[in-house]
Amino acid sequence: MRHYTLPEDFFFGAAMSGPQTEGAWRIGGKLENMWDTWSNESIDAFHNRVGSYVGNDFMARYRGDLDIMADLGLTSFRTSIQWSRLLDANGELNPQGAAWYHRLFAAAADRGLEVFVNLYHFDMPTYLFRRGGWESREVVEAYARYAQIAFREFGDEIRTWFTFNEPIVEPEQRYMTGVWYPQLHDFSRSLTVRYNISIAHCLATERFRQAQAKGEMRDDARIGLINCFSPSYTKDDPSEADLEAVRMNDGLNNRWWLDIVRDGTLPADVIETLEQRGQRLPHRPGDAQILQLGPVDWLGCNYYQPSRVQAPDAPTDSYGNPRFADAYVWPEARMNTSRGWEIYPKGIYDFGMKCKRDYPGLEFFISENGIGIEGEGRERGGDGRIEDSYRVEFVRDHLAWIARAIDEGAACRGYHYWALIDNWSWANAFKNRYGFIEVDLTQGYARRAKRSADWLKEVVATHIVR
Ligand code: BGP
Repeated sequence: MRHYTLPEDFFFGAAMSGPQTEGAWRIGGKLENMWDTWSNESIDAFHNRVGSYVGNDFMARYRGDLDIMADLGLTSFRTSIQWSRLLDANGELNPQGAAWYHRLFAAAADRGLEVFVNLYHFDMPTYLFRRGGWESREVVEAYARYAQIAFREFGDEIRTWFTFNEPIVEPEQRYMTGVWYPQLHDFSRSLTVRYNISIAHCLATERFRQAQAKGEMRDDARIGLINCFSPSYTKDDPSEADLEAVRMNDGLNNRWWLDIVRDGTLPADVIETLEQRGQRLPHRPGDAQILQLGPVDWLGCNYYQPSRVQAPDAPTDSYGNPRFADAYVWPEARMNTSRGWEIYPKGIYDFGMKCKRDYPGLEFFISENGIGIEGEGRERGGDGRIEDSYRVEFVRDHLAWIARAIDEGAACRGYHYWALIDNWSWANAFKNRYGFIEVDLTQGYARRAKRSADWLKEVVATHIVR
């Protein structure tokens, strides 16, 4: 079988987030976030009625988990600071929350692991949600202050920062598709949320630059944004309307964020189409200048599946929202049937080539990629370890396409697998297992390496993918 070699300075690591792992939801002065509140109010919304409270018990087990990462040869991992843990209800530093993150970062440094810090992973503090959440510009300002406090507190420990993970997800899942609390179907409100998150990203980036100028950050500090950049594809023989659907899908999911982080602008053609459909952005005077603050030092690309679309079969949905694209199932699609997501490793190459062509100079890394399997664990070896050859195949195929993109000039610098250790995943809780390391819920969250971990260790050591 052909094998691929990744560059020597290509880095391997893993991604996770605070709310999905830490647990200790009421310990150390932590406030409730929306996941805790929704768990309290509607536990039936969560798979097997498992709410946010314990995560994967990381706060209790972090030393052992960091040992696992170091033993695999990883050199970095990403997690998120929880806004609801770092600040109190007055927006001031919560010393106990800060102490936890200092402890974590020091323990990682002791093991030669660089921590990439993300500031927001779908986890709005509840009291701010009650004040309007991302629909409120006051909350946007509160986020910028939170970012400023985090930069000041950890600026000399952390090199690599991100303002947001997947900023398209909350407007979609909370305000449009009705999947997450408050389960709305309102395009116009989702557009406000999307726009305000964009402004929040720009203001946090400005605070970062100010902290840099004041000497509060490490000299090599860098700021970025992470999004799920899924290339948009349509039918093999598309109509004009199908191509239009691709333009809007790509415009809203990809170009919107790429334009902000590269040029400090929003894509004019997307705004024009939105306006033609009666959808206006909640612009305020001075916002064009704020958007100009958006460019970052580099980018994280989460890639799980391609986005396949076709012309919508009606201009509006049953709630009266405008429709720009419908999902399209490619007849040749290979599916991860348990998660319902298409497996299309070439998409990662196409994203790299798009960046090279349309956004030259923008460096990125793959900030999440992984395969979640429902009901994993039925197949085990004699030693009790989960046999997960499909995980090896999935990661190998994606890494091979990354290697090819790099060979052809894509500026991809590294790879973080989601998630090294099984974790709690929002309303899906522990339904889809992603880890190279199993978390056994029947044994008090005990960790056990799956068979694929042996393969990962070898790839990380050799940079050879086979
Ligand atoms: C990404 C999120 C992660 C994680 C992952 C898997 O979009 O950034 O937080 O949840 O998806 O999601 P799921 O468990 O629903 O398959």
